[in-house]
Order: sequence, then structure tokens, then C-alpha cells
Amino acid sequence: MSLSLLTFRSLSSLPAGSVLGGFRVGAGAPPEPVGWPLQNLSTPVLHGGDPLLEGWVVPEGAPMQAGEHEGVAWRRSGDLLFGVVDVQEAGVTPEPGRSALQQAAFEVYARIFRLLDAQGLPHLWRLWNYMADINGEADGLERYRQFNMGRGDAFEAGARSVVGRVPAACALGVASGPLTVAFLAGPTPIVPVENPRQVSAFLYPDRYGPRSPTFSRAALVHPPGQEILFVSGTASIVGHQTVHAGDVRAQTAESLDNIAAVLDEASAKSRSGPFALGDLGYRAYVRHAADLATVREVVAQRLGDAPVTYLLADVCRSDLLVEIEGQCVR
Ligand code: 3EB
Repeated sequence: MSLSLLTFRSLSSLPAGSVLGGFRVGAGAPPEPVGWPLQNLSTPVLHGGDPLLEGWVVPEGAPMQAGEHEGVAWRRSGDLLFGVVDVQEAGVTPEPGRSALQQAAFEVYARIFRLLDAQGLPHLWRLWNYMADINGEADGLERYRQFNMGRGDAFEAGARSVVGRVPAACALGVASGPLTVAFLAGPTPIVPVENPRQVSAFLYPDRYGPRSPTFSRAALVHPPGQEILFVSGTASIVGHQTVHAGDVRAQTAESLDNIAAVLDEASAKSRSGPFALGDLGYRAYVRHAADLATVREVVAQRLGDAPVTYLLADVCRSDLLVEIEGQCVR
């Protein structure tokens, strides 16, 4: 069995029988239901083809189970499971002291953990988190920080560690839509990778919010016979501080320096050999469409011909202008 990430031009061109789940990103109207878990992001693709259609696929004829569990749409092949859950904040009833987004984040993650426990696949490998108005303030706290509180509470309620062996992730803002979380899970723990240039996100000091974010800088995961490296969303942060505020060119270069440092650490832990910048496929999230040309110029210098999709999205600190993530599937 071998898992791969494919890019498609139209949803109908997907070999539906072999898709675990995937992503549709673009400015246009959301698609009709496709019969497999699809994370839809209503945000423009700035470069790389709008809409972006990506699917995690297994070989034709591989076993496939599917279901829905407390609103989590999932598909499973062997011991690999991909799921998507969307929650409208307006539809949740916050517990006293919790904001709607905090409650939504808690419920999303609590449902994911219950599903994974029921499936006997307890290990989250990679999370894709998107929400509206991520930098907006409500009830005196930035919404991203509210999300972190709900997520962290759910990890603890689900008996998961909030430090150390935590999944790779990204968390971005889009103009509108529900809190949407996609995930890939499996039977084995991740091998966590941190960045010596950065404080681990799960150890950020409380000036960045009451609960630290719950993610590793990268995760090595091992489907049967394979190794996949997921590099989490990576930004212009050194130590725990944003550097190069207001300078998108320098932020892009710093983000790539951070990814290079993460790849060095991942290479030391790899079963499949070292990782170079050119070995990965990337998504770059750009806050201001007008910065696209600058970001692309720096990326092209460093990444050469590696595939990069550019999306319009808000990064989770208001002074960050760009965030880049990637994966290498072997
Ligand atoms: C950072 O390094 C930038 O909250 O899941 C990157 C990746 C970021 C994941 C998350 C946040 C998350 O802190 C932000």
C-alpha cells in the first residue's frame, strides 16, 4: 500500500475509489459533495491554478471504508485515515467562560479524538486548520488564541500530550466559512522534529496567549513501507519572536531558513535519507496579494523548481506576512 498526494484539474477527474480525502481551494463557489472527505477553502489561489484540487490517494483496488462520526467525514484504507470536520461557530453552545470559537475548536478536536479512538488509530499525524477572521479580537482575545485554548483543552480531554510528540499542523485565516479541520491519522506515533532556531510552539511564553499552540515543527510518519515528512506552517519567527515585521522579502527568506533548519533535523531522524529543500512540495500562504511577486522571487531563488501553490490567507500573528509548509512523500 502506498499513499501519495496528487494534484488534479477537476474533481470529476479524480479516481474516486482510491481517494482517502483531499482539498479544494479557490475563489469560486464550493463544489457539490464528492463522496469523500473534502476540505473546502474559499480563498483565491494566487498562483498554481485556481481551484487547487489535491487528493491523498491509495492504489486502485486498495480496501476503503468510509463513514461519518459526529459530523467528521472520514475514509480509511488499511490503517490510514483522512477526515474533515467543519463547525459553524453560530451553531455551538459555549460552556461558561468559553468563546464560540474556543468551544468550536474544542468540539472539533474532541470529535476527532473520539473517532480515532473508536477506529483504533489514535495517532494524529497532520492537521490543517482554517478559520475566519483569525486575527480578529473578540471578548478581549485574538481569535487564534481562542482557537489555541479550545484545541489544547481537547488534547488534554482526549488524553493526548500537548508537548513533545504532537502532530504537524498549520493554522490560517480565510475570509469566511466555518472552522474547518482536516487530518491524517495512523496507527503509529509520529517522530517529532523541532527547529533549533525556534522555541517549540508548544512552549511559547504566555505573551502569545493563555494556551500555547499544539504542533510540532515537522513530523516524520511511516505508512507501511513509506516515509512521509510533513513540515508545519513555517514563518518568520526566531526564538519565539516575529522578525522582519513589515518586510515581506526578509520574512520569506527567514521562513525558508527555518524550513532548511527543520529539514536538517528531520534528515538526522529519517529512515529514508536526507531531505533537501528541493525534495518537497509546498503551499505558501500570503497575507497580501500584492506581495505575491516578491514572495515568488525569493522562493524561486531558494526552492528552484519545487512545486509551490500560493494561497491568499491570514497568518496567525498579525505581523506575519507569509507562511510556508511542505511535504515529502517517499
Ligand atoms: C508559528 O510558527 C506560526 O497553530 O497549528 C504555524 C503552524 C503556526 C501551525 C498552529 C501555527 C500553527 O507559530 C504559526
